[in-house]
Amino acid sequence: MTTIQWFPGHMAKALRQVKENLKLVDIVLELVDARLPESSRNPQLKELLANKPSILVLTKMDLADPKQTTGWLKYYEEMGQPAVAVNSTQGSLKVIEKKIKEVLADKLAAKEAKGIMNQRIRVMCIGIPNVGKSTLLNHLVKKNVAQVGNKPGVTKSQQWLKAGSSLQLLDTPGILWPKFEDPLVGKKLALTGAIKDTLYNKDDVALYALEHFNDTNPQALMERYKLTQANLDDTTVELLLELTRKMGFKDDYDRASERLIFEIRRGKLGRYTLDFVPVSAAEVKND
Ligand SMILES: Nc1nc2c(ncn2[C@@H]2O[C@H](COP(=O)(O)OP(=O)(O)O)[C@@H](O)[C@H]2O)c(=O)[nH]1
Ligand SMILES: [Mg+2]
Repeated sequence: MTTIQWFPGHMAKALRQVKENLKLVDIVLELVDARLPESSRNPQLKELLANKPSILVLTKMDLADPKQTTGWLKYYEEMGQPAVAVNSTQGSLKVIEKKIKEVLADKLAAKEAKGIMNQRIRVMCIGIPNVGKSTLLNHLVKKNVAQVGNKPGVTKSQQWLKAGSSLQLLDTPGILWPKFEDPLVGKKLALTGAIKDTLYNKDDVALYALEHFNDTNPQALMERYKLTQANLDDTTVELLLELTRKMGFKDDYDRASERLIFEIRRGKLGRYTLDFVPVSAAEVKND
């Protein structure tokens, strides 16, 4: 797969916007996909967030391997990065509010000591396309949708939404594009639907997916597509060809690739995590 070049002007503008909005908030929710917490991060955000409290929100936890998610949360906490995992489509998102208060505890206590009570905490969501920003925003705001007015110094177009008893959300989430030179990261993003289908070769992504599931959950592959252990032991290209035949697509492996990708996105092969938790911090440094 060729390296995907995002339109540089686009990227720069998005970064500028995020930088401006950062001045308006107390804390940032950096949304990443629980199935690929590192690959769905924009590396430039790290610099921007250097002096701003932030929480890494692993979205779509219902699609990810629970063991891996637990491992990732532990890993981030160890690295000093507060993190939570959520399914934004259902359940309570109180875990986020709780974490926000935990991270800002000192700041809130200091204000309270000055007699400032019932403080509203200003929050913004940031993340790559399709990571679940709108879903999370809507869920946090629920029926509470309310414009709480422009703050001094806030651009007229900025609106704040009331969420829960104490949060104020910036209504426009920051959109950043994934930035990657590593083709493997591109394949992971493609497999989960984070980047446009026109930006990659389906068979490249399908071959990667087959390798991943062959390593992590061969049973799911065999059961769903009536494959044998011998098929799995063959080369990945042969495996894709056999899968194509099993799907009834004769030699149209492009069509089979598309079907496989679609089914994996829909969770038909079960829950999965594509980024593995590093064994130790040392391993990350050597990466
Ligand atoms: N299963 C699952 N799907 C989610 C979750 N959050 C978002 N989605 C789905 O992901 C897709 C993209 O979500 P959206 O909020 O539009 O992403 P945005 O581009 O970041 O605003 C939609 O189909 C959502 O229903 C989640 O936690 N679990
Ligand atoms: Mg959106």
